[in-house]
Amino acid sequence: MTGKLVRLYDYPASCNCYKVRLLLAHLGIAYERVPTDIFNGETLTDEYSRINPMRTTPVLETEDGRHLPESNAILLYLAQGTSYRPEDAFGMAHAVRWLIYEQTDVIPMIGGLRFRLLVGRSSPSDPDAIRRRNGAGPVLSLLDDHLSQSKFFVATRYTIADIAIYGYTHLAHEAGLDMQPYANLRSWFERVEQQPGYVEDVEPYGANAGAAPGAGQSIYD
Ligand SMILES: N[C@@H](CCC(=O)N[C@@H](CS)C(=O)NCC(=O)O)C(=O)O
Repeated sequence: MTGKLVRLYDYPASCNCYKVRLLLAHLGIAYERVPTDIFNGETLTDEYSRINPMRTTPVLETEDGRHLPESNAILLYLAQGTSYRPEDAFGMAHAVRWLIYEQTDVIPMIGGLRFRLLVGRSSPSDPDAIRRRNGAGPVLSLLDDHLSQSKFFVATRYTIADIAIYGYTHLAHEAGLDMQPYANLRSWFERVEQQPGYVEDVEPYGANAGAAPGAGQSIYD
């Protein structure tokens, strides 16, 4: 033991960062938050590129100073040896399946739409917003159908698969998506929110004026 805390390079409005904060809270792990203003050039420095050449948040810094980017890789790492990670190979493979689906489908269609609309980078009638909204329906339906058979995403237990999917879906309404048809998802939100240590500390993008188009410096500009 080094006596040092793990550190999280973290942007408070990012649900990718929130997913990690949520697992840290469930696990009761004390950590140091390193606020990283992604819209004010703080990920564009040489120093940040040494931490994460992809220039994204979150990044976890372990007690011994190693860096791990990618929210779902961080979930896998932190959940090792805990009930949040399935112990059997088949359950684990299914958890990874959902971690991949979250990145390839949930984030572009729901997270990407929410971000662009909330910060004014897109309006609801833009072709890109329409494409994402049209894509979000099948994603929400697939998730809702899965939850008609199962209380949680993998087996019968709350795991990192749930944490990853919850990150952006619980705020899908902020992307203008009507969640009324998705009763299974809405019940699952409640089950997630009952888990020990649950927190919801996603800050509004509005707290960061640099998120607006042309107002700051980020990988989106
Ligand atoms: N696949 C990555 C995506 C991370 C990502 O896109 N993070 C955004 C915030 S949600 C970011 O830090 N962007 C950096 C920038 O805009 O400069 C993960 O899951 O960690």
